[in-house]
Amino acid sequence: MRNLLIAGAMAAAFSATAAQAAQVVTNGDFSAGLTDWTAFTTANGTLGFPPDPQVTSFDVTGFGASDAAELQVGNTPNNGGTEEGGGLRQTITTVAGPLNFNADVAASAPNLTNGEGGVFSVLLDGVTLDTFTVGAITPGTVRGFLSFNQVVTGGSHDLELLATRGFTNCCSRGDTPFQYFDNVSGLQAGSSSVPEPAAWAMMIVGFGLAGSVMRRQARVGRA
Ligand SMILES: [Ca+2]
Repeated sequence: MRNLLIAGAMAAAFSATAAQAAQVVTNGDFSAGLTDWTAFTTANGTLGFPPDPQVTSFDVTGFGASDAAELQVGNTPNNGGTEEGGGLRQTITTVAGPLNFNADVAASAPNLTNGEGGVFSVLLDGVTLDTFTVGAITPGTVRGFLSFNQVVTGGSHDLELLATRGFTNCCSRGDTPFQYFDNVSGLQAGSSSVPEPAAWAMMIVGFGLAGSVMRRQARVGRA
């Protein structure tokens, strides 16, 4: 019984390390600008006038401003196309197993005149796995998120963040909503060799538990 308790406490300590999640998206918080991201457009699409796409400080979550990727799709006609859009992509490397994806998105319209916010999507290897439709917005900001849980094969995959919006030939640039992405995350159960602080905390608790079991047994032994 005593050995079982100690083994259990030690297992809890080590499993904290083994359960450490691996992040497969790089620069998902855009703190390094657009590093590791490649801009793309849909057929007939644009990402807005330069400097868009760009990284700028914006409150995507509603909990404070942070570096975020900014697009302004549907502002300029390109080749007379009816759909205006595009986004950012990166190649991620996964292990076989579940992939938990999350990203915060927002559309912000300074004015009413061209206030269709657009449609946000996340695609993996060209397959749309989640969509957030903003719809018509009044002056201000509409916030949402994209997420999916998908079992993936091990290897390289194409991750695309896409924003589309019908071109509306009505307005100046300032009347058209901007689209934002932030906190892009792809987590897999991993076996990181370097525990993060939370994992260290669990290990300390686990080893402390092992120690208290051993101390209790020592007292019982003395009694
Ligand atoms: Ca950020």
